[in-house]
Amino acid sequence: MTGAAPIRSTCPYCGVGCGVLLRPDGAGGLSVAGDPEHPANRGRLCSKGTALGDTLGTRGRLLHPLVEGRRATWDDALDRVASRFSEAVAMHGPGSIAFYVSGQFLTEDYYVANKLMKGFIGSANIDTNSRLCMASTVAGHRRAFGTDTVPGTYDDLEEADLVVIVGSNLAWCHPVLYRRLAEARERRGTRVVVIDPRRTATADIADMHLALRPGTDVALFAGLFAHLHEAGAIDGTFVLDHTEGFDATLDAAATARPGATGLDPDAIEAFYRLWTRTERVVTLFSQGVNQSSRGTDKVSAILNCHLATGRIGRPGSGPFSVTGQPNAMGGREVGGLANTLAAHLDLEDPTHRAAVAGFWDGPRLADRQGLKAVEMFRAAAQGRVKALWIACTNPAATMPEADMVREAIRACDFVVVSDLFATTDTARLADVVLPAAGWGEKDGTVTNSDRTISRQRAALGLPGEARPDWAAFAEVGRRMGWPRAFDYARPAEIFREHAALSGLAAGLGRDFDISGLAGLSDADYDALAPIRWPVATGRSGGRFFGAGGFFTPTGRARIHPVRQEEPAARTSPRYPFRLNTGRVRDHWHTMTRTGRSARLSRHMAEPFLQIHPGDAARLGLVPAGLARVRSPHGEAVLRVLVSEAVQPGHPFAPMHWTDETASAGRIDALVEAATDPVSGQPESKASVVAIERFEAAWYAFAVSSRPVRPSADYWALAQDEAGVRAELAGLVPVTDWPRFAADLFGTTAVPSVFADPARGDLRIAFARNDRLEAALFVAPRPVAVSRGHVAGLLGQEASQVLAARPGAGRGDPGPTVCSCMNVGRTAILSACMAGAVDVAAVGQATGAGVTCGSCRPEIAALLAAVARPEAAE
Ligand SMILES: Nc1nc2c(c(=O)[nH]1)N[C@H]1C(S)=C(S)[C@@H](COP(=O)(O)OP(=O)(O)OC[C@H]3O[C@@H](n4cnc5c(=O)[nH]c(N)nc54)[C@H](O)[C@@H]3O)O[C@H]1N2
Ligand SMILES: Nc1nc2c(c(=O)[nH]1)N[C@H]1C(S)=C(S)[C@@H](COP(=O)(O)OP(=O)(O)OC[C@H]3O[C@@H](n4cnc5c(=O)[nH]c(N)nc54)[C@H](O)[C@@H]3O)O[C@H]1N2
Ligand code: SF4
Ligand SMILES: [Mo]
Repeated sequence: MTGAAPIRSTCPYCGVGCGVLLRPDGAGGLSVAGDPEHPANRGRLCSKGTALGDTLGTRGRLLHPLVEGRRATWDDALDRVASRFSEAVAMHGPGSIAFYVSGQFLTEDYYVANKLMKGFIGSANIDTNSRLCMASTVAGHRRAFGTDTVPGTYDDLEEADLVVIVGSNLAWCHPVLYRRLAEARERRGTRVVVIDPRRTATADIADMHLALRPGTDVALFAGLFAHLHEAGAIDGTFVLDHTEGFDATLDAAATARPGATGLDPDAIEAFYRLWTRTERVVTLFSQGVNQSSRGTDKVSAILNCHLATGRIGRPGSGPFSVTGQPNAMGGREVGGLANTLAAHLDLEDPTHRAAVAGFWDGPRLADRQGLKAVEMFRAAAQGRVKALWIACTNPAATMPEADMVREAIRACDFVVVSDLFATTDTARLADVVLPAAGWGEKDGTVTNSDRTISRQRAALGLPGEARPDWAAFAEVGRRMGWPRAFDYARPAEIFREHAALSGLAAGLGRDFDISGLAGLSDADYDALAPIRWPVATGRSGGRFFGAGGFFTPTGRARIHPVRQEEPAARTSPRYPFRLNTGRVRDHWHTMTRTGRSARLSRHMAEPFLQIHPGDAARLGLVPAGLARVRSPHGEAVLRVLVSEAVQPGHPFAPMHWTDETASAGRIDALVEAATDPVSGQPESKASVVAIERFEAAWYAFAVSSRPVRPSADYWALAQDEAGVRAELAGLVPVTDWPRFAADLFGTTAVPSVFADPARGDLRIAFARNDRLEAALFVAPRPVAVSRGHVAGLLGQEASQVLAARPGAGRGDPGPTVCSCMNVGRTAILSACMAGAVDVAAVGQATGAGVTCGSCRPEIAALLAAVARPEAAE
């Protein structure tokens, strides 16, 4: 670590947008600490932010362009891209090409890609992974407010008396915000209600957990609307002065059946009473709301209750959509969706179009909506999209009906992928792969969930020939014939243009206005401190709508009638289960970055199916066994995690595994591409599936200091400090295990083999100079060795591995709970049993939970389990 002042930047993961302090180590790495001055986190970081340093380096990175799998110069690659796109436009029209981009773009990347497609190519065929993420909120906001405006700020969570968390696992997905809420609750006794069919770590601080039937949020909130009216809690003045649609909505609400939620009527009543009598209430929501075939209506159902009570835009009250990706908000600001225009302007509005066309001065501005994500890949599959550029996202793994998407990418005439790695499920299918600069190397701005714009700054040089995404899009724009419009030399120039355009939009009555930043010099931009929009003369950073002022033509908010509908896919005797999907604490999406960190890979090392004990028993699934899950669209094989946290019939599986990390872990292969009719957002959380035992003849666990080449019916890989770990299983017995092991590890060394015929167990080790290089443990049942212990033996004396009982005398630390300090479940349980009474005491005894705090909910759960010993397993 050098003594120089740290570089201030922003975490590249979730939408909390924590500030970080970076110190280059001089060897291509960085140390990362929380920025005490950033308003989002005030110095805190979660496990993922803390481990950012582990994910850097050139290992596995794509360092030069690839054309048809071969190294190419940027010049050749970009010529190829520009000419193939231009040819497609000339022959088939602008609608024949498309961009699929990402909420992990910086605002500057996004602005340039959007300008190129909508303002110059003249099509709105640019959509983004935000379609899978925030589209329903965008649609709900625009329906109610006239613009996509987040009314409140993070401070509201600390100033509220009641926080209702709907379809959000805040503890794992927005951990720093969760901690701010948990701390406020300790200080001032905030009441917390969690509404989620699944019991998650978030529910640990809840006064009430409402485990509703999936997809029934509309019934619950429409019922609340009716209850607010009956209880006399409507703010008549606010409704009269600032809204429309109240009566029709009340009529619709009168027919609501909150019983559809399957919740105990007393619990519903208690929730309604609490909401009704608490003035300062924040309703925070995320993917349990958005990723639904009725996502926009779910959003409306929530907004309606806030609008009817005037509980919006005031300290401690309002609806609050937490954004997933670091720049989901920036993408919405530049208008990066196929149905939006720049600066929160409307694609359908001729005045707006004329203003943007004049500002950009391009040849043709898109005049109608483009293809939304699901439609875009369908069009590619059908040959209607001839050329496609995918940047900063991995749709072959994360789009619903992922097998279809993979085929669509294969079928498309010309596909460009910009990524850090050429090995992703998507990049492997591309004609041209462009090496992108990643976090820590690139420079620009992002906007977090509460409208705070922060700088991401470069702290490392560009590796190899990697370039920032904005530069690649600008260069293609120049080569397609618009040298002046895309003549950017640095992000500051793009940002100024974006800020100036927002001023124009504000003049047309829009919310998004950062015209106050349009005159930043390059130096001002470099030094820009976090700032919440709007930033303009006479307008700055606070809340919206406390005194009305909506952006609809009448200035009134639209309270919108909604009715409960079932999820799109119907269960049947063939597909009797409804599959919920989502995230785990320590991984980010397709793990291209978090998967490189050993400590982040320890918490959950395999794709899994969380299933209720009753369902498991009926299907004959055993804990730590394997399950085959099928849907009408695809198949997966997952480790069984039996748990009462999920309801019977409603198992859960994480979205993180890909063909890079598992044999059949791509969960989106199972997910049906049913979309919300208003937002086009897919229903990622309610597909129908069948589940059966995966009849493994054998199970195995392997560690290796070098990459492995798994070929088995089931496998999953995870990074470890000293190499890789692999879980394996097969349907047919293996006759020659030493041969199998040699193939797996790619070695010709002589193995040491130890068999225990009585138990049917086998251990095979490969060593060099008596230092362990690789080891394989085989058993006819799930292998019971301490993974951490065995992995720790890599590079150690080989003889130990063949000891009678692996790890004997060392103690099994159990699954990692605290990744920062590497503390396992066993150590935490012993601390609890030795008398630690609370999370702080466990921290003192073991070191767990004292750094980032992401694992505090799990420690609390273990404490509770020790208090109720029957729940400890
Ligand atoms: N660790 C980690 N954090 C992340 C990410 C990550 O990959 N890893 N990704 C980021 C991104 S892009 C996003 S979008 C956010 C997502 O953040 P979240 O939305 O909090 O995460 P999910 O796990 O997708 O889903 C949230 C919850 O919705 C519940 N749910 C499912 N169906 C329903 C329903 O019908 N009604 C209700 N009320 N709830 C339901 C699920 O059980 C789940 O617990 O996380 C961000 N943060
Ligand atoms: N079943 C199911 N599916 C889901 C969801 C779910 O809850 N359930 N959630 C959905 C949601 S909310 C989201 S946001 C999506 C996320 O899905 P994706 O966006 O597809 O997932 P990521 O792994 O984040 O993909 C980002 C890619 O960009 C690369 N990358 C990183 N930094 C850069 C950069 O600076 N430039 C470029 N060019 N590339 C870069 C990474 O290596 C990686 O390959 O998944 C969606 N899919
Ligand atoms: S909460 Fe964690 S992942 Fe999200 S921005 Fe902060 S440090 Fe990054
Ligand atoms: Mo997301």
